[in-house]
Amino acid sequence: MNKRFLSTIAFAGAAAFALAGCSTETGSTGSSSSTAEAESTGGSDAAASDVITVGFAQTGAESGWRSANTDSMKAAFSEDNGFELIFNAADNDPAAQISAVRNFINQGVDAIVIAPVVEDGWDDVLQEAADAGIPVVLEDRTVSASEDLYASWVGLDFHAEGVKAGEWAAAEFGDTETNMVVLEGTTGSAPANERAAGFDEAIAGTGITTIDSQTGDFTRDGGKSVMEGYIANYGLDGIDLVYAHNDDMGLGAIEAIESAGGVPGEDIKIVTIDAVKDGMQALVDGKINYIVECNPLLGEQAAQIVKDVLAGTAVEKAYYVEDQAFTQEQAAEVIDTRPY
Ligand code: GZL
Repeated sequence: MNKRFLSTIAFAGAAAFALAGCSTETGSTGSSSSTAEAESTGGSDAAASDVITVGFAQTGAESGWRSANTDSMKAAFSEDNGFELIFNAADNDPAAQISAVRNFINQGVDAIVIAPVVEDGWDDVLQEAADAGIPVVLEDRTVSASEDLYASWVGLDFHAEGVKAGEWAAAEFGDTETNMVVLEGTTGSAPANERAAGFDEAIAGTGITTIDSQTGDFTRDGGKSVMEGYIANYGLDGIDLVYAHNDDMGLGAIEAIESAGGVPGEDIKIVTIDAVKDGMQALVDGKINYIVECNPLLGEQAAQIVKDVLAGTAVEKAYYVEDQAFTQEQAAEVIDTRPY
């Protein structure tokens, strides 16, 4: 497994060399402190010189988006594509995720891919990977650590997603006095931070007031319980708009509103981000009013970046995947043909 190509991109000045031979092992990783799912797939008895062993540290399985992203990554980092994938999902636990990355380093994988739960706390373990000559590629979320510590990133423009959602809200409510509650994503995560900032920029100067903003951790249950608290505090009549940082929390808010006797999408408007199947169905059903897409299908690009980095081919530091947005009418036109 110990094939070492030191990319001239991420580890300048290092010699690039291949250690002959590597046996493909199917093992699993997982830190003792984590109940994280860990599994390994990949070639056994394959021509070792051709197999790239990749450790993938996924956030967890917190949302429909995450499931679609994991499916995309596993499909791309497949044995047929020349990979042995060692997969770890960290249950949305930043410490468990860092521990999983340390396990990958100790296993001597050829490359590491990370979808970082939160932005901060990555400097040390990324330096350890660099010192071990193991390139790191980020997919989906970003980190606050120096970009010298990872080879590349592929994902979405979370700030632009927040702006799109906010522009819809500004057009919908304008100068009308509007009480908004926010269901934030995972505290400290790049999408939560940037979707909030983009939305707030877009509604500046409108009649929209944020009366409360709490994290639902990107989960449906989290969105439901926070929304139940909002309804208890402000009453259905005291809330005009819900901005949920992802569909799953918006779907939880729908459950809470209906349980309280309200009509989501009418009494209380809802705008969310992701555009996964369940969210798009709620949009078609009129329970969500607008959704900004966040494309989870990042696997193919991430796999190509890993191959390029290991081959010493120049790569960009950032690759942005395009997003779109949907009204109820637009969702009805596309829902049956979308891949996730
Ligand atoms: C965004 C991704 C977010 C999704 C959530 O790229 O990191 O995490 O919006 C997911 O659904 O949990």
